[in-house]
Amino acid sequence: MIDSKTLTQFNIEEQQKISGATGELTLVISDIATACKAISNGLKNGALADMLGSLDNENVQGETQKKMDVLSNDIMLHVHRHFGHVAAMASEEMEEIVYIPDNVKYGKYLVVFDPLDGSSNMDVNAPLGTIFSVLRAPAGITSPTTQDFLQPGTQQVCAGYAVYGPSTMMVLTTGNGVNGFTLSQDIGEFILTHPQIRIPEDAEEFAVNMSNQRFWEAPVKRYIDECVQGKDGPRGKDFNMRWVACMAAEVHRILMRGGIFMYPMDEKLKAKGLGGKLRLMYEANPMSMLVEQAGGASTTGRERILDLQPDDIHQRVPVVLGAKNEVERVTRYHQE
Ligand code: FDP
Ligand code: ZN
Repeated sequence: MIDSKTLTQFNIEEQQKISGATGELTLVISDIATACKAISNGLKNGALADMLGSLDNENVQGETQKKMDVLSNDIMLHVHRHFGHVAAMASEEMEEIVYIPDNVKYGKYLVVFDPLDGSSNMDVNAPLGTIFSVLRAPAGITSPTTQDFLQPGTQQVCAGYAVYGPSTMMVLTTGNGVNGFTLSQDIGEFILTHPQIRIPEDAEEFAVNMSNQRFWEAPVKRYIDECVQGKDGPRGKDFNMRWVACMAAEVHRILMRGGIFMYPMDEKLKAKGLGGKLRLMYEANPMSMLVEQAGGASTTGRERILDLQPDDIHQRVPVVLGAKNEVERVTRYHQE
């Protein structure tokens, strides 16, 4: 496998294809990869390193922070603060955006991330992830504000995630297809193992938290109900179901073997005044860019996710993504 390209080699080659590229994005991606290696390492020893369980504090979303949430966030902040290739950052774990210290060189990118996605999986030794999105800081801005982050997903220059499963992988796009890299435990490098990933247009596998079924809206109820009826229902084929409770692992499975994933709007979320479960800027947007770049589709059910104009860094949205024909069907059910 080592005769394949490393993530750094791959990104330098990609960068050389773009005239006028300064190499700064390659450096940002390389910092993210460094952080993901450190997070992967932090996860590895689990209970032996006293890394299971929660802390007493809550994050901005009112969720109890796990020890690994805090460590992963610190790692992501540290690499970007230290190496100075970004202008500012925003994280699921922090209410406000984070600035780069004055003594560090300013970069031209904004990085938004969910440092540890699916963190409840930590205590049960199931897969976890890190999700990230890179945006351009508006030209001429040296001190970005929260407003400067609120760009639609179509403006992302890079999107990706790391998934920490039996092996650690990083999957990313810079708008020219989707490529997957596996972390070599031997040489500590991400190696290109999954070039130009494509999602099949049809699917026989769905991922949704079925325990919320009675709270869903009618179009989602109809779609899932038809899948569950299998061969005997209107779809005329059997479906399989998965729920890993980690969006990164869920999207990864879809990129590897197809399917549809959804966290739709429901009555419980509505009652809490939330626009959905998943966060637009550091979950839905980066995953939507990846899925679209791999030939799939992504919507709230009513609108293309990448077209949404964010009004808050921590805004939540309903998400339906994956196999193109299945996502189009869900969209059609919302229109009917
Ligand atoms: P988590 O809160 O554990 O980080 O980020 C939201 C998320 O996980 C997704 O990764 C995952 O798909 C979903 O929540 C799981 O939700 P349920 O608790 O409803 O299973
Ligand atoms: Zn998450």
